Amino acid sequence: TYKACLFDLDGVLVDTAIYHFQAWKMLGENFNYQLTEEQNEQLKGVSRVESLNRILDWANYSATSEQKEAWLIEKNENYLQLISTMNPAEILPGVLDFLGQIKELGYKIALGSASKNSEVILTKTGLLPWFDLIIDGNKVTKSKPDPEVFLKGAEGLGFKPEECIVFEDAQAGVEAAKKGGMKAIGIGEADVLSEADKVIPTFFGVKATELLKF
Ligand code: G16
Ligand code: MG
Repeated sequence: TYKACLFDLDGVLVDTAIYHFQAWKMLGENFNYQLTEEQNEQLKGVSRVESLNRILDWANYSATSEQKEAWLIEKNENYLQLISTMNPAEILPGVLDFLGQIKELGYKIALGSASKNSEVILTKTGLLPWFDLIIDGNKVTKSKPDPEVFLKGAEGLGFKPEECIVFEDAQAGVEAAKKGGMKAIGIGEADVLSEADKVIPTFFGVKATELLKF
C-alpha cells in the first residue's frame, strides 16, 4: 500500500516555467541569444547549472567558468525578481483540493524539486504548511533523471520507494521516479510522459481514491 505522495514543484503545483523562461531570455541578451519556447520545454526539471550549459551549447557560445558563475547569479536575480510577486492565485487548478483529499486519506506529503528557490515559492503561494518534508535543489547533488531527490524524500519520510507515488510534469522527473522504484503520475500530455504509470492533464476534478489505485 502507498503511504506517501512526492510532488515536483514547477509545472505540478505552480507554473514557474514562465518565469524561468523570462529570466533565461533576459540572460540570453548578454550573448545575443534568443531562447525559444520549445527549448524552454527541454529545461523543465533540469538544474540551473545544467540549463545554462544547454543554452550556451545551443548558442554555440563558449564561456569561462567565471563568466558562467556570474551568469548563474544574474539569472537567479532576474528570476527572484520575477517570482517576488507570486501569490496563492498561482497555485495550479485542483491542487489545493487534491492536497486536501490525500491529507484526509492519511498520506504523507513531500516535495521533490530541482529548484533551489522552492521555499520562497512555497511561502509566497501559501503551500508550505502542506508539506511534511522538503527535498529540493539545496539538498541533492545529482539532477533528475537521477532518482536522488525522490529517494531522499522517501527515506526522509521513513518509507520504502515502493510505498511512494511521484507527481511530475517533466520527462526527466518521471524517469527519476521510475529509476527510484516508485509509481509515477505524469501531469501533462500522455505522449510526452509515456514512461509514467498514469497521466492526467491537470489536478482539476481529480478524485484521489481513484487516481491512487494501482
Ligand atoms: C525546476 C525547473 C527547472 C529549473 C530548476 C532549478 O525544477 O523545472 O526549469 O531549472 O527547477 O531551479 P532554480 O534555478 O530555482 O534552482 P522542478 O524539479 O521543481 O520542476
Ligand atoms: Mg517540474
